[in-house]
Amino acid sequence: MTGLFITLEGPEGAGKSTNREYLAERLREQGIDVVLTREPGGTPLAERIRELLLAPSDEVMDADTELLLVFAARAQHLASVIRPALARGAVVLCDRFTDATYAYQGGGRGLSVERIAALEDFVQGALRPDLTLVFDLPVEIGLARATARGRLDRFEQEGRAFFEAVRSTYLNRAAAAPQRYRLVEAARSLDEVQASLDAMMPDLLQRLAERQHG
Ligand code: Z5A
Repeated sequence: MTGLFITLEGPEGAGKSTNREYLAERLREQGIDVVLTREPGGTPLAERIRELLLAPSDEVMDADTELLLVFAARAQHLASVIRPALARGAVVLCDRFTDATYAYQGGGRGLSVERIAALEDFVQGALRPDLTLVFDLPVEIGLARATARGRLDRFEQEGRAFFEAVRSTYLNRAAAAPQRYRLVEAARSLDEVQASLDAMMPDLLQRLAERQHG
C-alpha cells in the first residue's frame, strides 16, 4: 500500500463534505491522484446499504443489524475502491469510516467497543486510516446546520443525548491517539476552517512522500 488513507469524521453538519472537496482540490493542485469517497457507501452496492441505513422507517432497526449493515457496506467499499486506490498510490479521502461506527453504534447506540473492534479486525485486517481529521463543533450548531438543509435522515432524528455521546466518543478517541487524529474546530467560519486545513497540507504531503519512497 503506497497511498495515504485520510478519513474525515465528526457529527452532523460539521462540514466534512464541504471540506472534503476543498482538501481534494488542494491535493490535486499538487498533481496528486485523489480518490474522494464516503461511508456508508462509495460503491453501487454499498450505496444501496446506505439507503437502508438512512431511510426513516416504522420498523425499528435493531442496533446489531445496523452495525452489521455498516460493516457489510465497508467490506464492499474496501474491496472495490479503497484497497485498489491505496495499492496504486492514491490519496483516499473518505467522508466517515470506522471511527463513525465507534461514535454512532458505540457511543450513540451503546454497543460494546469489543464487538465493534472484533468486526473491525475481521473486515479490515490491519488496515487503519493514516490520518483522521475530526471536525468538532457543539451539537446544537451541527444540528441547526443539518436542520436548515431540510428533511432529517434516520440518524438525525435522534435526541440530543445521542449526539452528545457521538461527539464525546470522537473527542476521546482523538485524545487517546494524537499521532493519528487532528482536531478541526468546525464552528468557525468556513474561511477559518479552510485556513487550518491549508496549514496541515505540508504534513499531508510529507506523509505521502514517506509512504511512496519508503
Ligand atoms: N454512520 C454510522 O452510524 N456508522 C458508520 O459507521 C458510518 C456512518 C460510516 C450518514 O453520514 C450517517 O451514517 C451519519 C452517521 C451514520 N449520520 N447522520 N446523520 P453522512 O456523513 O452522510 O451524514 P452527515 O454527517 O449527517 O452529513 P452532513 O450533515 O452533510 O454533515 P457534513 O458533511 O459534516 O457537513 P456539510 O454537508 O459539509 O455541511 C452541512 C451544512 O453546513 C452545509 O449547508 C454547509 O454549507 C454548512 N457549513 C459547512 N461548514 C460551515 C461553516 N464553517 N460555517 C457555516 N456553515 C457551514
